[in-house]
Amino acid sequence: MKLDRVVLREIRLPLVHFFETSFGRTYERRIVLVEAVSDGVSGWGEVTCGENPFYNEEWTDAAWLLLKDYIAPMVLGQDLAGPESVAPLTAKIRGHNMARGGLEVAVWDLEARKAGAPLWKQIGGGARKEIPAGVSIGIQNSIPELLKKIETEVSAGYQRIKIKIKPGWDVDVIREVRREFPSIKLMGDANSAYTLADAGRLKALDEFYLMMIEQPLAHDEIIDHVQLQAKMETPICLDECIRSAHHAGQAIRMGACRIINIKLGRVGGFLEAKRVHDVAQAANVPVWCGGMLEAGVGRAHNIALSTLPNFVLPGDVSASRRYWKRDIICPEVEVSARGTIVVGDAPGFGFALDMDYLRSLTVREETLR
Ligand code: OSB
Ligand code: MG
Repeated sequence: MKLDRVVLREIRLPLVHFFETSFGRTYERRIVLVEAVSDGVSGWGEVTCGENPFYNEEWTDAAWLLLKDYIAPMVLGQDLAGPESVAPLTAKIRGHNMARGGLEVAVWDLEARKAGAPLWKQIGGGARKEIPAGVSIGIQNSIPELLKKIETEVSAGYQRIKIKIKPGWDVDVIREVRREFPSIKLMGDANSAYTLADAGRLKALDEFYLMMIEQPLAHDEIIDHVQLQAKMETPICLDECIRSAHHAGQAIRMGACRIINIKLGRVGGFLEAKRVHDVAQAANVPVWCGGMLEAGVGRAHNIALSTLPNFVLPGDVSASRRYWKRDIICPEVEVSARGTIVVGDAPGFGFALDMDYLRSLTVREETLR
């Protein structure tokens, strides 16, 4: 297969509620969508980076340039044996896995659509027909507001609650949450807001029997997590640190984490995400699917990924309406009263794109050949 063209589109999509992490607040997403076209069939990808280089080094404007000047030119015109051929073609680029992954996942979707098969089948998934759903709740203006949000999500059926934490919004907050909700599956995500000097404060969280604490220490620091995990009972889950299967293998072997959050973009697409999954599975380390406030395309890809066998923990993949007044896909992603997302059988990523709506959201578009 050869790509005839790649179309980049940037859309703007306001969040229904701001999302705050230890590195800042987001009110509106700026999302790059990647359309890969071959023989008149289109596959779609979503670049999952943020608007600023604060989660990792990537951001919307950089991803656009990377795709236009490097990633698309490296793949266009090449004979592709299949979607597995895409990541190696762009492997020379250091970092920028989310930009690289934007095109990679589009080619997986393209191949699935050409085969008339659902994406989950194309990637070798299908271990479950419903994926367990959890929510990620950002830092709020007050504890009562947080408790109200948790109540809403628990009532909706979500199977686990993740709250964002940072120094000053951690032990006291989690104590209050535990007082109100003693039996929910609960976890905290620090997005690298602490250092080993905070080990005492983090250790104090053991009292609250969290499912896990996600990425407490630096985004690029696996070894400090080894020391922290040795001190804490609460399992550490790594997010930012794990950019490849190689990192996953090292982190597991050294005891830096007991759980891994897999994000398609962070590892550069389905090929590497599958490898991370396999490395973790072989070591009996459970994984779950992380989220990056995706619009419908990215959300649908995450659902497909979550059907691989070792995605045994509820992820951050939740209903479209938690993020958007109106999503770009039809139907929107919905969550059952059991707190699951039912996996469909439609070809490709499994949803229709609302092209008129998409066009109305588009602020720039460029076709690369
Ligand atoms: O660390 O998982 C994270 C959102 C933006 C950047 C990083 C993270 C997150 C989330 C939200 O936790 C997950 C989601 O609901 O999409
Ligand atoms: Mg995280």
